[in-house]
Amino acid sequence: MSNTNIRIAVQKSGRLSDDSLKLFKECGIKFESGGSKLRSISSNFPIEFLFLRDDDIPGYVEDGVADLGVIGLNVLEENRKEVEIVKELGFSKCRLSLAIPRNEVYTDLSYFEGKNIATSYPNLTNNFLKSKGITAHTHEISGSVEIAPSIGLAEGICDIVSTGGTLLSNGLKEVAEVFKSQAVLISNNSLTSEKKSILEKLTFRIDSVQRGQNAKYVVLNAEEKNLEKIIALLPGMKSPSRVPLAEKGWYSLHSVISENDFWEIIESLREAGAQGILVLPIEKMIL
Ligand code: PRT
Ligand code: ZN
Repeated sequence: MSNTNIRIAVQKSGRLSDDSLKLFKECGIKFESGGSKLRSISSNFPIEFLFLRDDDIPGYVEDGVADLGVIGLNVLEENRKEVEIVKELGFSKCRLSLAIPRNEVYTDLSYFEGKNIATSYPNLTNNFLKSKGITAHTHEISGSVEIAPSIGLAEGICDIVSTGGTLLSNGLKEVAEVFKSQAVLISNNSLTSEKKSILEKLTFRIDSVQRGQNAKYVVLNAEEKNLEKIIALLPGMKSPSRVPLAEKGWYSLHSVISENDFWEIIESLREAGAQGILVLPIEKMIL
């Protein structure tokens, strides 16, 4: 067996790190993390982790110091590095939004014409405003963007919003969404074929974990006369399993349903006569 490792850069500590580490652990990859550790080699998968500041990750992946990285799409798109986006990871979801003091009257984006906007994302902000035909001045600041209006630095801000709590507690209101973000897996543009095949194994595992997270295992009881109607509501991986119960004329059906239309399906199942419905989480789903 070859001793090539693929090298992945993940955030050392911050809003991306816990979910990144959790994902790789759910993929069955064993490694040490935490404390002052900056590197770690897995004991059971050909991968080496580098723990870094998030802002440095796209550059390291572009240069090939790391082969892969986990980064917020907001940071990646702001700096436009030449890397490939392998897949969306579905965590660290947030949005880059324009916000203004709460007591200001806002009608539309023309509010920002000729105004000053404080942001850590000047490129994304300028591109958005330009695409809407608005000319504004962006002031790049690296942190505490939300205090800019109250200290007279700018009339508005463009910053990352998640719950909206920070805007609220700084007397601001969100008026327009500029960019939607989440964590993404990125890769260097010229991986060797050996590293590509490790990446394929990794994405296969990530896909299985993600499919499991987006699905539920459902077990229910149904009377024979209702079976057809209920089976039509249950897609399953192939088709639902049907097991006869000890009581004549009754069956247990087992199936997998998507998290997205979970409640609609459950309601329809009950209407169709399903009883004793059990819903279980799925750890992994291998197709
Ligand atoms: O130290 P290092 O440089 O590695 O980390 P960092 O401090 O630069 O980044 P970090 O850990 O704060 O965020 C990493 C990534 O997480 C970001 O690039 C986003 O992709 C994503 N993310 C998700 C967020 C948020 N949610 C978020 N809420 N990044 C920042 N925030 C901040 C935002 O800047 C604002 O100050 O949280 C505040 C708003 O949150 P709410 O919930 O009050 O709206
Ligand atoms: Zn950072």
